Amino acid sequence: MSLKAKIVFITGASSGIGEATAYAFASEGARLLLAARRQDKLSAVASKALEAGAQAVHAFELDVQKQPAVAAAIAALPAEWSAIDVLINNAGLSRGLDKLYQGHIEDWDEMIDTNVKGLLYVTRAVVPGMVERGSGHVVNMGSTAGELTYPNGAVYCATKAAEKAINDGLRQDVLGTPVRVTSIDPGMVETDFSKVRFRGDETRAAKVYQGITPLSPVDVADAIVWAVSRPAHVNIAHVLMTPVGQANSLLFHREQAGTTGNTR
Ligand code: 8X3
Repeated sequence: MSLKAKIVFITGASSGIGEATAYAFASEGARLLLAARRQDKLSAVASKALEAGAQAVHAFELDVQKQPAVAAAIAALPAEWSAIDVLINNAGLSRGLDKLYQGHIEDWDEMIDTNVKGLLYVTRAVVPGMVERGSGHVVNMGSTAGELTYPNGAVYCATKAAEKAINDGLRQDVLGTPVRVTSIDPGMVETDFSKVRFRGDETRAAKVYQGITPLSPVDVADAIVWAVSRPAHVNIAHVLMTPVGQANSLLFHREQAGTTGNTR
């Protein structure tokens, strides 16, 4: 299916997987609706996306945690941007790596509010239009963490398990319409994910990927574009993808150390 001139709405588009996905759709000639909290970074991504071949870009500041703002932003889209063809529910984050009984409540709230409630708010605002127009594709960002819980990550893993349930539930609820629903579930991807998790502690973040060649954001963007560009009658339900050095969320092999285990 050609992506030329399709309206692709990406949340969390200012960096990481969202940014790489913007460029991937740009090079297919799509029209991009880009949203993120950080307006300055988003503007830079918007310019690069135009250079990469996007037919047009409309970027706006959005915090998916704020339901009234999400509903208002979608309702206020200029008419030429309102018929969203593809929604990429990418905004998400992890905070902390702690035993559940020692976890920080504000970390839990931020992860649940963004990864679960934010995804729901955006979906609720966008999908009715897709159903009405009889066309659309929702891509949700899942994770190996949603398949299998790892130690000290219960709440992050719970948000991704929720994403899996929402992805599968939405696909059942749009059955009978042409709307497609896909979850892309990567393992370790080298983005700011771990820096955000450890609140800017770069040394700690670097340890996560030591001795492993992680997926790149481009690898994940490739999978998203692949899923979205299948023929209209094909629905890709899930894409579970890891680096070769990672078997699942519990087991990875670190080259230099020659160890296999689950220490993040
Ligand atoms: C990210 C995967 O294993 O780094 O969703 O938590 S992991």
